[in-house]
Amino acid sequence: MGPTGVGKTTFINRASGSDLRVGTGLESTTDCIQLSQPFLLGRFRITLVDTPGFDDTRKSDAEILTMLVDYLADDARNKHYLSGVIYMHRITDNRMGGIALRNFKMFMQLCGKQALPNAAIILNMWNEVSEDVRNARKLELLTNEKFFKPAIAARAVAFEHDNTEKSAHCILRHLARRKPKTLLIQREVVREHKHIGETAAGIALLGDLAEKERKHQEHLRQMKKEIEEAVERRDEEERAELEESRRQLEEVCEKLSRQRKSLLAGWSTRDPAGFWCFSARNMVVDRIPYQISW
Ligand SMILES: Nc1nc2c(ncn2[C@@H]2O[C@H](COP(=O)(O)OP(=O)(O)OP(=O)(O)O)[C@@H](O)[C@H]2O)c(=O)[nH]1
Ligand SMILES: [Mg+2]
Repeated sequence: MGPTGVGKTTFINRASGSDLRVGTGLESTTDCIQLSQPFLLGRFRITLVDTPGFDDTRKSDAEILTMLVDYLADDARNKHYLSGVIYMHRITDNRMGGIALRNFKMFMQLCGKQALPNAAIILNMWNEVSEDVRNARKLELLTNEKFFKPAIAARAVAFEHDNTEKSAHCILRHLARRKPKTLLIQREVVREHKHIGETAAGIALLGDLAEKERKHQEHLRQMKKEIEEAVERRDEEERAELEESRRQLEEVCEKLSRQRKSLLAGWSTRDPAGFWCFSARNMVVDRIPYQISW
């Protein structure tokens, strides 16, 4: 897992000898879950699972989460569990920006603390930056509470990866030796029969969507005022421009609202008191803090 363009598919191809499509342009490439060809690594037969990142340019986060949950739940129902989960981060990034933070937060919520000893954090593109810079970034990433420290504290292991088969196999050997574990999302959906909107990952995503919607709504209110002022001034050009921006922002809000509804669909109608449960949940979701918490 990891944001779009960090090199997930490239890693899988390098490790397994597969030929999955790697991105060359700016758009996200992998937009569905795909498997590598199985391959042998010592006594282990390995299949790698490639996933799209959250903040994909073509699929919404709700669609991505639903896809991941469906796949992982099916696996758990068939008693297939993962030996390892990998989160990939580019050491070339000079900021741990919003997209990376969101992806990592979703990774943590999908895995749950119990599965983190089976997690690897790959610092990709290790050879693309100078030694001083990459070591300083690594230290900050692994020791900052806002970044990877909580995962490391829960016994996830960080690896440097230089795009060679050797380093890919070294990481996979470490994971293949682990006893397969149930991820939190599998436990929630399969054993506890939770709806996607009730899972830790679902709640985290609903919180993000609510926060985005709230910001856009605030912006829309501001725009409405500006439009009224432009009308008073009889500034037709300014009014038309603002109306167009408002229309675009309303579309974005509509999409966010559709994502939230898709995550909550089925849940609110499951019991007769569903509507009340739905409303109360929305209020709770709105207050979910951004930090990863256990
Ligand atoms: N220099 C360098 N480039 C890399 C490395 N890994 C991936 N790339 C390049 O980064 C770009 C994106 O790689 P992908 O493997 O498609 O990334 P992805 O994470 O699968 O992206 P999505 O499928 O969009 O989520 C491609 O142009 C790769 O050639 C690496 O280790 N070093
Ligand atoms: Mg890919």
